Amino acid sequence: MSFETITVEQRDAVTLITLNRPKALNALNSKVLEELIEAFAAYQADNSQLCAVLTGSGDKAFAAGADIKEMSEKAAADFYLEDFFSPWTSEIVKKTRKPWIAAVNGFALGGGCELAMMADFIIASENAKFGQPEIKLGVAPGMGGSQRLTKAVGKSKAMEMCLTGRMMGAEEAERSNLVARVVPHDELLDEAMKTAAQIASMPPMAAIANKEMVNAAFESSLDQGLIIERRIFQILTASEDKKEGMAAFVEKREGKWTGR
Ligand code: CO8
Repeated sequence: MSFETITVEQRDAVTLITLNRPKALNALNSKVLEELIEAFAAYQADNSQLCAVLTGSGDKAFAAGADIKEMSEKAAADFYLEDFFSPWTSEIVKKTRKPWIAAVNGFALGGGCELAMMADFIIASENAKFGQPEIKLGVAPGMGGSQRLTKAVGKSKAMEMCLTGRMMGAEEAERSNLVARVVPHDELLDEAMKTAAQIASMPPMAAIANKEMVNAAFESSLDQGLIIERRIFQILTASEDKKEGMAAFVEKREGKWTGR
């Protein structure tokens, strides 16, 4: 596969996807969306790939938002008729059942912050800056920011960020539960790839199941979430990897996974 706006490489069982418009601070235009959908679909379909990392090229930005220059040309009818922003959720978030990490290396603003929050979790460099500055453009978040940011950091902070457009640094983002971990800037990719490799070494079906369960906590009541957890747990107990995982523990050896 060859792409114009992203790069994709496989390192053992980990797919590394890099947003590659550094001159535009990796702003997200229609081509980026089209190519990300293709890259995530390929990752999901490839049984040799068990975790993915999404990052930004250059030293400055993960993504500085949806492409303002592209959007400024569009009329309201275009946004509505194209159901603008909808495929980010329907094609990338919903269809990628395998785990993926956002490695945020700089600005993650507007759609960039929203894209990072679509990941299963975020690892940030010390230089990362998160924000929803859409209000300054006369608009508002459109790719999930008002919902995912609020669920991650709570109403007060999300409201303050959306209403003022201010940026949150990496340390505050970690303290506020927006990111799982902050690492030194020049170690970000190594750390993210190492974490992804660790996830890729787990029983693959159990990884998908764990992701599904944790996501259920955001999308259902506690009672419904507990039922989903129990049912998925029960299904996993019938897997070959459960048998192997438990046997390996008892026999004091590493498990060998079939993914079934
Ligand atoms: N879209 C398009 N181009 C961008 C974007 C963007 N979001 N962000 C930066 N760029 C471009 C700049 O235009 C500039 O290009 P050029 O060299 O051709 O002039 C290049 O990237 C470098 O940027 P700066 O010179 O501005 O770099 P600075 O270091 O001075 O500033 C900032 C960095 C603070 C990140 C600054 O670029 C900035 O504020 N960017 C915009 C951030 C933003 O507002 N993001 C939210 C976008 S909106 C969105 O994501 C949701 C949808 C909202 C709908 C809006 C309808 C109109």
